[in-house]
Amino acid sequence: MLRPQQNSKRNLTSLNGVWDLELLINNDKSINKKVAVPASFNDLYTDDEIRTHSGKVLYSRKFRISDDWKGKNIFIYFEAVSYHASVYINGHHLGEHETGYTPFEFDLTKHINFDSDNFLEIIVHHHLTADTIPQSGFVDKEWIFNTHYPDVIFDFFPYTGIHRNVHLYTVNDSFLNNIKIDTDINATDGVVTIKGNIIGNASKVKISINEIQTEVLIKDNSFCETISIPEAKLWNVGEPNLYPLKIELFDSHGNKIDERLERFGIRKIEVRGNQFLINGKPAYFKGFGKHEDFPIIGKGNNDAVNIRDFELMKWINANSFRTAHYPYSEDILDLADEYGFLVISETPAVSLNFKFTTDKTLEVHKKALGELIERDYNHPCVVMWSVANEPQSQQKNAKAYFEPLVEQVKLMDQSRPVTMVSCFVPNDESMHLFDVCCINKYPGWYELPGQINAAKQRLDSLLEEVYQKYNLPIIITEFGADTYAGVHSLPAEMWSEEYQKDLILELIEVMRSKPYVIGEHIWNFADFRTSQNHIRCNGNKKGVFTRERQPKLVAHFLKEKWKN
Ligand code: BDP
Repeated sequence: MLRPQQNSKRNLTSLNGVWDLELLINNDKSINKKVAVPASFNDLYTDDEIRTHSGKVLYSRKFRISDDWKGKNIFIYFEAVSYHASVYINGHHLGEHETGYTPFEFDLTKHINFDSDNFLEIIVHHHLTADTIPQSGFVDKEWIFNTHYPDVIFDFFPYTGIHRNVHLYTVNDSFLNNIKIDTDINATDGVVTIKGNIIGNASKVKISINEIQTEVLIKDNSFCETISIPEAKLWNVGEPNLYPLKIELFDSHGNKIDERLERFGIRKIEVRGNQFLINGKPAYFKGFGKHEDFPIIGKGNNDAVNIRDFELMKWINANSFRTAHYPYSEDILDLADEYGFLVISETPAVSLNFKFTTDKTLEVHKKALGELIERDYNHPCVVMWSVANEPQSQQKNAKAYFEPLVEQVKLMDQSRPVTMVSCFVPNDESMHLFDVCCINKYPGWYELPGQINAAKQRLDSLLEEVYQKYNLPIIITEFGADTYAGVHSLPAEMWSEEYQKDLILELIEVMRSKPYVIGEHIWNFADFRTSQNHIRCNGNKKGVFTRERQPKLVAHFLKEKWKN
């Protein structure tokens, strides 16, 4: 499956816009609303029972198709629907998709009307259980986060809806189905290997990278070609050199039947000893754990918000972020490629609890991981896969659970390291499986509240212990303090802008004193909406920026600290 695009052999149209929404509250009260796509529906209305609704909802709309599309195969492509989607066209059930952050598509060709309306319906269900990724819907008495409204076991609002673009597109009977681009470096040459497969019948592809052109015969519906680019301009942080790639597909009569325009960056990643090397040079991660979250639209993809976020990350001199706690939109990865940011790309497996996981949980997790790698493989910005955030990895069965997932990553992608983000080190049972140790710790906040000096000592000894135990390079993927913008205090006290600034800057000093620490990611880039509970005031306030994307005090100091 390839992300839809308009080109000389494909048509593309958007189904974004205003749709109809129907909700069934308590199985009897039906509510009908207008709804925006893409967006979460939760914050569009004024009613709590709609905002916190977690049953099924029905999205629907009509659309017409141009006669120009007659004779083509017509597909519908959803970039993401959260959590479960069941799709119908003109009353025919097309299929289903589970997990909320990766794309899926269906062939509509047989069911489409040309001279009348087409009626599209999606039943969207956000019901999380022990078997879903992420999990929710159970109570572990030993766990502190048991009292959320709506009730979830993770710290962000369970937004629901058609969160990303919906496209209709056409292809001919034979078409390019998948393309994988691998890059390597040989002295000053860039070495690019392009693999692909096709559906239908075709005889050759023509591959063009700027003025370099080559033709490759198709065998067993697939092709593979390696091309050297002399004096290659490499892709790296802040040096987002991208090459255009054109692949044209021809039938046995020499007619062009499909085309694909891609771009790629030449770069090589290695984890060697304590170091994370990009193109042979050590990289240090400065940046954030983020969220897809914004007022009114919730988790809906929005180009303007995405660009503002990248401009802020550039302004503050960050070089990287983690897609906490799920795969982000394809538009965000395109921007990261173009701005030259390093991305740690994460599956939606947040807060796994192995007391409740089942075979089905692992199966859904594997599928979500596979879909993520498949989707993001060709993005140079993605430098590492994260299989999970803060699982209960102090539990004995964590290792057995993660083994097949790490194996799956290694099978699908030999070019990138794999990590898991743990809050249980040094008691983590599974960290030995991974290439990089990612740690979330909150000294000075959840532990040792208000005590910055003691927090520094705690972090120092923890880092030493963790490094001794796992012997892996370490990224601190979360640390920070909730901070209500506008609250000030001298001496610095929790929740004030001064406390956030002092704590973050002091903890960074500790991290930088350890040669094996290869990154500092603050939690969070911006404030974000959570479920309601007694430790959150209008959501999580650990943002360096407010939810509206304005800087708190610490931002100005980080900008200085992250220069160079
Ligand atoms: C970590 C989680 C993150 C939370 C954060 C916090 O990974 O999702 O938002 O703590 O408590 O445990 O702010």
